[in-house]
Amino acid sequence: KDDNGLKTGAVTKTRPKTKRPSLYKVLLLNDDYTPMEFVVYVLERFFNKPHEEATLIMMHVHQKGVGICGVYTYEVAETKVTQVMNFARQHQHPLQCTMEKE
Ligand code: TYC
Repeated sequence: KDDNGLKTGAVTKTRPKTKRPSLYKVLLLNDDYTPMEFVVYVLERFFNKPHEEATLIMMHVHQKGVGICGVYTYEVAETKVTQVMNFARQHQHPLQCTMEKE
């Protein structure tokens, strides 16, 4: 296909080089004080997990020390971390949420 109009007659076609965005894991860390039900609620409210899956993730974090809440692009992951940290602070729980590049 000639997208050059009336020029040299050279025909080129550029293929848009799309780059997929880097993904980031959002992690919850265990602690001794945050109530289990609060963690389950956080997973439901901020990570859209059904109650049963939220409970499994919470128990995983409780037993292993850390667990994945979800995988997102940078800005979405950053927003989730901020929301969880603010919500935990409002309720005076020491729950920690972080992100790391996948
Ligand atoms: N370990 C906490 C308790 O026994 C529960 C808990 C689970 C806390 C997961 C934080 O990310 C967490 N109450």
